[in-house]
Amino acid sequence: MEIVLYGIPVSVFVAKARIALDFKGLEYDEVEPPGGYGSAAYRAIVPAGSVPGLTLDGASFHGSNAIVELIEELHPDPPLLPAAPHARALTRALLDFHDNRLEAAARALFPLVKREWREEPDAVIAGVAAIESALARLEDLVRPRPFHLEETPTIADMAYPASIQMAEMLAAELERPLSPPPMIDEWRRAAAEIPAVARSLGIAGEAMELWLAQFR
Ligand SMILES: N[C@@H](CCC(=O)N[C@@H](CS)C(=O)NCC(=O)O)C(=O)O
Repeated sequence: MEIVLYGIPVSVFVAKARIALDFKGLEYDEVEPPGGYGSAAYRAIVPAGSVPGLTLDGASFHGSNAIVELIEELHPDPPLLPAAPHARALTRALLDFHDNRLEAAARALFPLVKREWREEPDAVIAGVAAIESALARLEDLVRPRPFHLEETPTIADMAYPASIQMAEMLAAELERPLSPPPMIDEWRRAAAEIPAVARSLGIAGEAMELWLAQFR
């Protein structure tokens, strides 16, 4: 089966899909969307126009969680989701929190970095506080041992390190360094040791550094 991942290096949603592919040891090509995401050329391949996109022998899919579940169903070993229904639901809920709370709070800093943010100290404080609040709530959701449910990591454990790294880099750029709660910090460090996670952390971190540098 020919697998193509469409993505941009800075995206943590793309990192989630890439981590799933790498964790499974699958061979695939990763390419940037032709003309950028949202372009007509890319929408001709992935109609949603968002990244990550995935094609399997030409059939296209979008949405990082749908892509992860598709990869999981086609290639169950090693698993990305726990076996028991309750644990699967908790994993999906943690992914939802990642996408809609933590990533969303971190993403809100992107437009600020592009502006004269030193002239908007209240916006900077509020933006970083929103991330801190998401991380504080996360502390009540996760009980790492060392991963959130079991000794075996799930895709939820593996998705967070890139978003926490992105949040830290954005906050540091705005001169409001973040300190994730110690338990969250330990958790993401354990996940960061997984080779598939480490690879995407490198890709996303380097891309974020280049992105930030253009506004300095
Ligand atoms: N829920 C989507 C979100 C992906 C997303 O927001 N991707 C951004 C880049 S990080 C994007 O493609 N934005 C352009 C667009 O949606 O048209 C997922 O999980 O894949």
